[in-house]
Amino acid sequence: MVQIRRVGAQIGVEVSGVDVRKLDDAGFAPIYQAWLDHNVMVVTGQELTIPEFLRYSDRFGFITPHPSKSTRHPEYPKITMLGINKFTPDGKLNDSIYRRGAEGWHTDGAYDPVPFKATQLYGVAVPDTGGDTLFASGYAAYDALSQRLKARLDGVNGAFSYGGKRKSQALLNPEDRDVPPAIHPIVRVHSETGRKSLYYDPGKIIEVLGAEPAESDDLIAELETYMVQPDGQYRHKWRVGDIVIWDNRCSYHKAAGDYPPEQDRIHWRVSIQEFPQAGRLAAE
Ligand SMILES: O=C(O)CCC(=O)C(=O)O
Ligand SMILES: [Fe+2]
Repeated sequence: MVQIRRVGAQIGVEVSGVDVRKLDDAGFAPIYQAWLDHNVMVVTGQELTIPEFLRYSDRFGFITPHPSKSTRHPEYPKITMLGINKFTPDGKLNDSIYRRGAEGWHTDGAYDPVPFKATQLYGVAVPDTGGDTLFASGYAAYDALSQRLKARLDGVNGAFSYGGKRKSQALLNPEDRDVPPAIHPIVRVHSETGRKSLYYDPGKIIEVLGAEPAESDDLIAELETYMVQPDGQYRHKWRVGDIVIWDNRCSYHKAAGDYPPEQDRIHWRVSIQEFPQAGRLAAE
């Protein structure tokens, strides 16, 4: 029996009692709707091969290879491997692998002209302690903005780049660095739910367009304080076989990055677009 239960006040839903390999369209419809309603969805207890994970992920949109070529699976470029090659050949911990996604709250792909619709992870190996993923709702962040900020941001765009102001591009090949920033409305109207969210990423935004540099910097700093609202959070503690998908149009996330480095924490990961050919790397 499929069970769908909410696991957080405004964000987070868990689906159990289902084998995603066997879902037909009628079985998938309530699961997709639960994801739209709750932003982050956990499906527990799956035993998948990579092709099975890709087939299930295809139901949510168009899978696009991630721009970080060095972390793609050698045979399945649509799969990004998280937590593989964590140690350099001389035994040093490679922080850009170990702490990937742990630098701070972010959305995925804000550097693309059309940001990812969703990111989906499958838990392959889970450490004994730590290694959670944290989520926060962009709807809750928007709702919490003051009337002044809502009015100021109405119709305003932001410029976003992969490395942001810090230009951290360690996981990119040289040819993929320094592409022009992508421009997105900061108040984003969700294409399926119609709800407004704060589309924001402190590590990727470089400028609020149309604002003087000082005001732009002030707005960037101020918006960061709204990202995580008390009842707009969900923290996922991983079990092997969990699938977690987040709606990247209306949420933020980060990896806790706190697990014992000598233990394995491995995920298969896909980036999912809303339309075919949407990402800047879609031509590959
Ligand atoms: O490893 C995690 O928990 C999440 C990493 C991340 O930010 C991502 O996969 O986009
Ligand atoms: Fe991420």
